[in-house]
Amino acid sequence: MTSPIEQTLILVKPDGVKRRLIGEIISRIEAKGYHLVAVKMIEPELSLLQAHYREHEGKPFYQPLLDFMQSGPIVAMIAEGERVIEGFRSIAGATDPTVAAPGSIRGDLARDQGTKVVQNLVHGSDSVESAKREIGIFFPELKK
Ligand code: IDP
Ligand code: MG
Repeated sequence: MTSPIEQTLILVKPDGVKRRLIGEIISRIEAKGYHLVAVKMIEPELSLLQAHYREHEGKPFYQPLLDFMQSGPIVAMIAEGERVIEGFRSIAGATDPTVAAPGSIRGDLARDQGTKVVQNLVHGSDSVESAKREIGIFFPELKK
């Protein structure tokens, strides 16, 4: 079976930056064997985050999520490799860090902080379509 080379959007969320975990997270992505093809630290505009998280509009954690994502700088990255979308979500672990598998980024390094939005260190695109959309939102300068 041959797998196509994919790209995925990865974010180190503000909790990861504040906790000095950028290096640890990048190390795990690289150790797994994926290539980073773009990396930048940004403080995203509200409109960018609204576009990125539009699928969650109306959910109880939507506004807390936007506030949290604007609470400090984030690191946006594009990682590349065969099945990287699925592979990064596997090394990131489940959304809820309390039960994310030990060995995963969220399972090893995050926990419930009692906040309205789950603070879980990283974002990773969940499909080829979302990856394309999200890379376009965070890296408009790379549009071909
Ligand atoms: P994912 O990041 O694992 O793909 P999504 O369901 O896409 O999870 O949710 C986006 C983000 O919103 C999560 O990473 C987390 O920070 C937050 N979130 C998701 N579900 C909940 C919830 O039920 N309560 C509080 N925060 C949530
Ligand atoms: Mg998601």
